[in-house]
Amino acid sequence: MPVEDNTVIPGAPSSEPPTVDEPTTPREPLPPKPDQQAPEAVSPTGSPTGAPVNSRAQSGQYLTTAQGLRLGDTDHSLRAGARGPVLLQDHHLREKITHFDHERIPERVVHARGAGAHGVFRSYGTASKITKAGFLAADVETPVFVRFSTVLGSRGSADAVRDTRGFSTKFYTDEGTYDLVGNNIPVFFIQDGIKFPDVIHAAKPHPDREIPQAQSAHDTFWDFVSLHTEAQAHTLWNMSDRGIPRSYRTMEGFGVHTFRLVAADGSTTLVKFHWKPKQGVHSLVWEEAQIINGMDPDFHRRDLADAIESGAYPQWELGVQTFPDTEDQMFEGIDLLDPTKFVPEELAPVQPIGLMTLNANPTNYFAETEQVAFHPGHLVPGIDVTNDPLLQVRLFSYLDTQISRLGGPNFAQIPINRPQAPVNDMLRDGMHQTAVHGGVAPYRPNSLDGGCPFLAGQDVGAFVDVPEALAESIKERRNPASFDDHFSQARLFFRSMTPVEQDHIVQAYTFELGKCYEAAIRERQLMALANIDAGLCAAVAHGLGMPVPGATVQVPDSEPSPALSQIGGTWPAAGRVVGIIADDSSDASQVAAAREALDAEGITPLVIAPVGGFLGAEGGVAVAVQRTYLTARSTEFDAVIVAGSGAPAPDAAVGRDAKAGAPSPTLDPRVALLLTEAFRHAKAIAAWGSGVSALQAAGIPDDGTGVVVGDAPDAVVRPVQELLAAHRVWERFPAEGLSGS
Ligand code: HDD
Repeated sequence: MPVEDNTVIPGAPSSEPPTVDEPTTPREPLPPKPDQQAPEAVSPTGSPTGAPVNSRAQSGQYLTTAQGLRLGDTDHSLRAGARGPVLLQDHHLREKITHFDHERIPERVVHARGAGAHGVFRSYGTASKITKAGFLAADVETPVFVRFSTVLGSRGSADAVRDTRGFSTKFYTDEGTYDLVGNNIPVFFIQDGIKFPDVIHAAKPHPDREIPQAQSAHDTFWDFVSLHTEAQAHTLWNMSDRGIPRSYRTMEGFGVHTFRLVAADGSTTLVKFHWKPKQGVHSLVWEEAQIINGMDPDFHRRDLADAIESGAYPQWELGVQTFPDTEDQMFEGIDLLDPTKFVPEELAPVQPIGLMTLNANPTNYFAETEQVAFHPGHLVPGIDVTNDPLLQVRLFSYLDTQISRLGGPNFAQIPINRPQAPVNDMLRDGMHQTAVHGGVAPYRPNSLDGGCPFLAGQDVGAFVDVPEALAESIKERRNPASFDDHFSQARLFFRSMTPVEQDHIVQAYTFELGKCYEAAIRERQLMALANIDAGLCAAVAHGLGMPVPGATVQVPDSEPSPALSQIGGTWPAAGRVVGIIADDSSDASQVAAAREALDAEGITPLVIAPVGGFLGAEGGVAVAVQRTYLTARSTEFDAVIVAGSGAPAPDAAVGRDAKAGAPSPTLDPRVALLLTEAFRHAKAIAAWGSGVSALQAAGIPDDGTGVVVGDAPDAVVRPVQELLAAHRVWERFPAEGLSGS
C-alpha cells in the first residue's frame, strides 16, 4: 500500500486521481443504503411524531462535525509536521475524543443487563367492567416497548445465569404512559422496600474483589437469605427451573404486587397481573446454562432478536387475578399487600385481558434499550397502586435513579421515553432540556398564558387517586402480623413441583451452597430448608455432606398448585431450533427436504457440517451450511437430527473418518459431544438412514425414549415436532426426585 501524502488537503480537488481505493481517499459518496438513512426524529414505536425536519439527529451523506461542518479527514490528527506533536487547535480531534470519553452512562444499579423489543398490545375488552383504562377497552391497539433483564449482572454479563428476570412493559397509551415493571417470579425477597439496598448489596459481587459476577452462589447472598427468612420463598423460585429460562420468550411475567383497578363507576377491584407466553413456559437445565454462558453469553438477547427478525413474533397474553377490594385486603388467608406471597391460580384463575406481540427489534441499543426508563408510578386512569410497602418505596426509587443514570430530570424527552399522549407540563429547564417552551407562565393559577394549562376533570381523563379510608393508626416501624409467615408458600411451591423439577431444585441448592466457604451459612440455610420441606433439606444436606437439622417452626400445609409446574403441557413447536448434522456423505436433497419440512412448521433448521459453505454434489442440490462442527454446540438446539446418506452404507455415516478406512469408523468427537449432550439434556434426537449408526457410535440407544429413527427425513421430522411440543423428553431425567436423599 502506498504511503499517503499528508500534504494533500483532504477534500481538495487532486490533479492526480487516486490509484488505490483507500478508505480515506476523498471521493463522491455512494447513496446511503436503506439502513443508513438518516434516523428520523421518531416516536419510540417508530411512527413519526410530526417533529420538524431539522430535529433529525443525523442527516446528509457527508461526514460532519456535531455542528454540521463537512469533514474531509477523520483519520489524522492535525500535527506540526508529519512527525511532530498534535496541535491543541484540532477542533475535530477534540470534539471526537471528548465525545468518546463521555459515551458511557452509569449502568442500571440493578437489572443492568437486558434486551428490548417493540410491539403492540391489543386488548380484549374483558377488563372494561373493572377498569376505565382506555387501553384495556375492547379492541384497542397500543404500542409497547418491553425490556427483559437479569437482576444481578453488569451490563456485559452473561444471559443464562441463575437469577430472577425483569419483565418491564411500557404501554404508550392515549391517556399517558403506563409502565408494568414486573419480574418472571411472582414473589419478592423482601416485604419492605427499605431493605432493597441490603438484599442487593448481599447478592451483588463482594465489594473487596468484585466477584462473583452475576451469581447468587456465594457467601454474602446466602448469608443474607438464611438470616432473613422472608427471602426464602423467592430464593426457592430462583433455585427452581424458573431461575434459568430457556428464552425470554418462554417466561411468564408477573406484576408481583397487588394493584387496584378503578371502573368508570368508581368501583374498585384488587388485581395481580400475569403475562402468559404463547410459546409456553420452558427453562434450561443447569449444565446447559453453564455451557451457554461460555459459548454464547448473549444467548437470550440473540434468541429474542433472531425470533423477531425471522418473523416468529413472540406473544404473551396479559391476564389478571381479581380479588374483592375488602378492608383487610386479604384473600383466602393470603395478605395481598405482602409481596413475598402469591395467590395460586387454583384459588383465583388468571383471566385473559389482552395480547401482546413483539414485532420489531430496536434500531439502536443505547438509544432505546439502554435509555428506556420504567417507573411503577407511571399510571393511567383506571389503574392505581396499593399500600404494599415494597411498591410504595419503588414509587420513590425509579424516578430518582433515572436522574443519575440518564443525567437529569428531563429523561421523559428522550425519544424512547416520550409519551404518545399530548404533554403539557409545567416542568421547566434542567440538564438536557430539549423542548423549547413557549409562554411566560409555567405556574398555576395564571392569567398571563390565558390560564393554560387547564386542569382536567375525570370526565376528560384526569387521574384521580382512589380515596382510601385508612384505619386509625400510629406512626411506627413495624410489619403487620400477617407478614410473619415466611415458609408456607415456599413449601407450597416446592410441593407443587414434579419429581424432575424437585430434583433440579435439590441440585441447585447443593451447587449454590457448595460454593459458600462459610460452614455456618450452609448450616443456617439447611435450617431454613428444614422448615420448608424435610425431604428437600435432607437431600441438600446429603449432597453437602452435612448433618440434617430439624424444623424450628410450625408451618401450615396448603394444597399444592399444579399450575406452578412447567412440565406437562404442550406448546407450539414454532420458534424452536433444530440442528441437522450432516457431512459430505449425506444426501443433500434429503437434507434440503428435512430443512423445508421443519421450516414449513415455523421451526428454525440449522445445518451442521464439518466445514462451512455448501453441502451437495456438483450439479445436484446444494444446501447452505449454517454451523460447523467447530461452531455448533448442543445448547443452541432444541432437537438434533442426524442426516443419512442416500444409500445406507456402513462407512457412510456422519462424522466418520471414511478416508482413514478404519474397520470400525469413529465418530467425530464434536458430533459425539453434540449428541451425548443433547441426550443428557433430554432433547429429542433423531436420525435417518445411515445416520443411525452415528447414534450408535455416540452410545445413544436408537430405541430410547425420545429417540426417533427412520428411513428418510419425512419419517423423523413429524415425530421430532411432536416431541418438541413437550419441550423436553422429561422421562429421560431420573424420575424418583430428591436426588441423593
Ligand atoms: Fe426494581 C429496575 C423489577 C423492587 C429499585 N426493577 C427494575 C427493573 C425491573 C424491576 C424489571 C428493570 C427496569 C428496566 O428494564 O429498565 N423491582 C422489580 C420488581 C420489584 C422490584 C418486580 C418487586 C416486586 N426495585 C424494587 C425495589 C426497589 C427497586 C424495592 C427500590 C427500593 N429497580 C429499582 C431501581 C431500578 C430498578 C434502582 C434500576 C434501574 C431502574 O430502576 O430504572 O430503581
